[in-house]
Amino acid sequence: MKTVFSFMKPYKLGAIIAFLLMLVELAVELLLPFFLGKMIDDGVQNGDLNNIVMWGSIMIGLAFLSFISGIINSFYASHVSWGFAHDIRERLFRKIQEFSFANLNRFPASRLMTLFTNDVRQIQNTIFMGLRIMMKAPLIALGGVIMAFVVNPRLAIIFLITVPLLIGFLLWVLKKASNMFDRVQKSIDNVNRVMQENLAGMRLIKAFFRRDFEGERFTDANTNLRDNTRFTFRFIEASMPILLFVMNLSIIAILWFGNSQVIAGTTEVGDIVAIVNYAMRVAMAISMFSFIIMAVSRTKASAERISEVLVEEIDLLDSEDADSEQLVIQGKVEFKNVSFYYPTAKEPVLQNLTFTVNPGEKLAIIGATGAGKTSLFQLIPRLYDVTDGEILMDDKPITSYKLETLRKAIGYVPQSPLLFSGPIVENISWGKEHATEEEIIQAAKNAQIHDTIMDLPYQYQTHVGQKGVNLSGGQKQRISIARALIRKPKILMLDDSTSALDLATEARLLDAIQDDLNTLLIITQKVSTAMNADRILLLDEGKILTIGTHEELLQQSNLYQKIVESQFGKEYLNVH
Ligand code: M5T
Ligand code: MG
Repeated sequence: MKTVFSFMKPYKLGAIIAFLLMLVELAVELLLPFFLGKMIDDGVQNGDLNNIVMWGSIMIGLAFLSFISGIINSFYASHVSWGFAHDIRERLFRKIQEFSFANLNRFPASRLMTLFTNDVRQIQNTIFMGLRIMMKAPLIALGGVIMAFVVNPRLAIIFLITVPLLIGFLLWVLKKASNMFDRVQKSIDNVNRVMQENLAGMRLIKAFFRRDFEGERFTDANTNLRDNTRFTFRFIEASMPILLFVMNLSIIAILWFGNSQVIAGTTEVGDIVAIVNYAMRVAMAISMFSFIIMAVSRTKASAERISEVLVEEIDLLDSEDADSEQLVIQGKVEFKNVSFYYPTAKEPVLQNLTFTVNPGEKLAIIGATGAGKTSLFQLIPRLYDVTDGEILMDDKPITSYKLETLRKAIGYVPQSPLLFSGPIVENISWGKEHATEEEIIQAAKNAQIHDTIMDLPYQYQTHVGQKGVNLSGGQKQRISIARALIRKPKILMLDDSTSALDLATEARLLDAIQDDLNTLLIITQKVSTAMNADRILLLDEGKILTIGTHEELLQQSNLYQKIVESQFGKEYLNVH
């Protein structure tokens, strides 16, 4: 909670101004019935027109003052609440950007999305309503009772019976309602989750013809949300007539006792009008309580969810002795007895890996699916840190580099290419700040995607993603390769990034990128790709089976022979 509300600091002044203006509105609201009573007693009862005009003008003046205060108050209230929400979103975004994958595992994407939409808005609304009217309600209830006593203590006694009764009843309603709102919140999460999964998996759902199934899943979640919400709101609304009934009873009681007092000559009519007026205002204020405490309890939950993210410790940072001057010059990579567990896993995915890739060398990594190839890759730019052993770059531990330096030296093309929505040119230049047009085109040419781009309707300005063209898997792969190439990385890492390319295109691509870079690590399923590398590393169940040239592996490894046989046929093995 505190973490979140510390974001109010820059808006303290605005909040104070809004609060003071709200007090002006409050004062007017409490004074009006008082003056109304005066007008009736001194003016109307005595037929004194001047007196009526005087009290009338005072009341109009006050009403106008309250009106102006209200406008300025809402101006400040929105300034404060929107500013606050903006700052929180900004901070949340930066924090999540710093998250390591281990951090992200603890906060699923759907939950993070809800933070930005639901939770921030919840707090923002509460702040706005708080500065506008919420804080006013308890003050009106209290002030109304006090003013009633000022006007006529004998009649006001009735409040001492009804108000505590009402507050007790309200507390009971609230306790029930806040449990119900918990359920409503969970139903909202559910609807969001089903929706997100559907949007993300649209192709799959169509291809599997699971539309009806998914439709039912959505209907379930949606109906659940409707029922929970309806039940909660009905419950709260049912409490309103009860509140009003009690309040009306007290008004009748005031009129009843007031009447006999007027007849006895101990009370004036104006007092009765004023007190009835206060009774109504107190009733209104109390009926807002349920809404207020509900808003506050929902806000509390949201604030806690946000704080959890803000205070989450980032577990992958620059180490303290990281040398900001130290650069990657050659691009030599060395694994020393590296083992690795995923944070939640019990079994290691990689065990005791030791190998060296020399500057300028091309190393292919081949192995069955699930062997740990992608995991091995992720350790090099420190997307995860090794559990055991050490990775060296240019003979220095990778932890001795600044993360930024290390990652800038690496061009990483992940296994599933991701393009951002926007023009192609931005997707490529994303890899390097201030890339020139020549650099962009050169990178695209080397990635063998330039000609395809030139055939698109707006060439490099063609939008991809949601609002643009849909590219084929292989085209996406090559754009992500171009994005990595444009950095002129010391080490280029391709994770099965040429899987969708035909042999000829792939060969041209590997040829073209050769001049530019120093070291190439390439994960592949294809022997034809692997055999062009200087050496091949054969990974099996997280262990290195063997490492060497294509010929050496053919001699040494049964598994490799099997892989070659499955792709090239038996003949090939006989010839070699
Ligand atoms: C090896 C697990 C995965 C598998 C093993 C990337 C990733 C993998 N794993 C995780 O638990 N979390 C992760 O983020 O690790 O997986 P891999 O390294 O992805 O294998 P691969 O790249 O050799 O396989 P493939 O299919 O890409 O050729 O048990 O559950
Ligand atoms: Mg993989």
